[in-house]
Amino acid sequence: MNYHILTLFPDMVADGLNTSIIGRAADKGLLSIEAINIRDYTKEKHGHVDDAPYGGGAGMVMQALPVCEAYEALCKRLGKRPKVLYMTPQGRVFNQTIARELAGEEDLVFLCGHYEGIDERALEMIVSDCLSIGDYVLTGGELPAMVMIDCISRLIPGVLSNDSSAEIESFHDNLLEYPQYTRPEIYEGRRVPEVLLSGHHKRIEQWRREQSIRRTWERRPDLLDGANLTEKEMIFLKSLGSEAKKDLQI
Ligand code: 9D3
Repeated sequence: MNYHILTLFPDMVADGLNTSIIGRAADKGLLSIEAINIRDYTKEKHGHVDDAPYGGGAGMVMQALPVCEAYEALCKRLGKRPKVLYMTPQGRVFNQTIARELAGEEDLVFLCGHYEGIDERALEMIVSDCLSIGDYVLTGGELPAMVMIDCISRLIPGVLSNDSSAEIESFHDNLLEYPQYTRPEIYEGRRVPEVLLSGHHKRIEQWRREQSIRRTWERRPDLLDGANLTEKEMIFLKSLGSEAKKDLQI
């Protein structure tokens, strides 16, 4: 996978991604990260990349020319026109399904906006998809691009250790993970749940599965719609509902 990030803050993206697991994957040649400075493609003598909005209003708009020129120069160099993902709060909200789709691409371009956005004509000309990372306001698209790159990269074979790779499937279940414990057996008077010390694999597996279902019901009930529960587990889920009603004395 080759990532190309079009941004006015190339250092932010390069520094952020060249450390940690993603940096190591880049060293191993499993992926490459290139931050392209949009400012390098301005044709103005003072290096301006933005101007006041037509029609008036606050702030500055990033001009079409340097954005388009940066992309066209990249396309020329690659000999193809890779997908451009525009980071914008107006986009579809990024999720694991979108990450899986994008992981299949050979090259991806992330376009990061700042100021009051980018001239609409540049967007019409080069953007394939608009993506957001959720309903809260940031100062630019760099962090969203880094979030998505982190998420997509761990799906690329070899990026994670074999051990953690097995976990990739676990989100499929649409259940949250069960709680984990390690030594000591008693910490500040708090014991590790007895069943985990029993060595009784069948009972441990059942307890963990119930904890997952309970947690999902408590914290992310929206996920339960897509969960694959057995008949027995459905009964357990319903018992959680009655348990809560008893607590509330309904
Ligand atoms: C309040 C009107 N806007 C400012 C002109 C909207 C606005 C546009 C761009 C607010 C913030 C930003 C900067 N954010 C992003 O570029 C961004 C973002 C985000 O803020 N939240 C979640 N996902 C994303 S993806 C890109």
